[in-house]
Amino acid sequence: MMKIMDKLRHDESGSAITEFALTLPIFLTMIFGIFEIGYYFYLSTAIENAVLSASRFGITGGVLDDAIDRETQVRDIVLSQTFGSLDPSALEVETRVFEQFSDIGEEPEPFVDDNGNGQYDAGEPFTDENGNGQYDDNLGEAGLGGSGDIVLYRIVYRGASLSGIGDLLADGYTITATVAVRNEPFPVSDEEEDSSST
Ligand SMILES: [Ca+2]
Ligand SMILES: [Ca+2]
Repeated sequence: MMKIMDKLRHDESGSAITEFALTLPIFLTMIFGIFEIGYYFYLSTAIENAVLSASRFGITGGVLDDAIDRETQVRDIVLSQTFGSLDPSALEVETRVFEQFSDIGEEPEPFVDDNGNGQYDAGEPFTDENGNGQYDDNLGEAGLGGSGDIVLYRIVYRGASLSGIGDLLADGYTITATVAVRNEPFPVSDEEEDSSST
């Protein structure tokens, strides 16, 4: 009996295969996980840098290419600063103009939509969250603003994960990056001059 036990104890070839079969999925999950986390941080950092580059372009009021409007140029900067790693169809670039930094809010003040048109109208009850006595939608106006305006740049990227495994678990990545800047005092652009003179 002792001899059999000894033999079993020393025969480790089978147990090594079993251990390998059991640990392989864990090992692969870890490897994929490390790649996915690395990719996520790479994308996050690239998108953070891209929104900064885009805002630096926007601040000057400059134009890189007369044939392309500035909104498209901002988007192109984001895509080029992320080195082609973003799926353009999954990228949202939003720019909104505010009068003051303190006007920037995440959500519109809550209101009761009495007439059911989906937006606030004068006279409808609202919660004055910032206590300024008036309704604020906190969303600013779309655009890149004029000289001296406050502009909020917001990027939302809903991309696929590197291996596809992340998509099964979490529907891919959602990465957001925002930056608010004040435009430099710049002369009115040709585009605005054209539109005002015609
Ligand atoms: Ca309404
Ligand atoms: Ca208010």
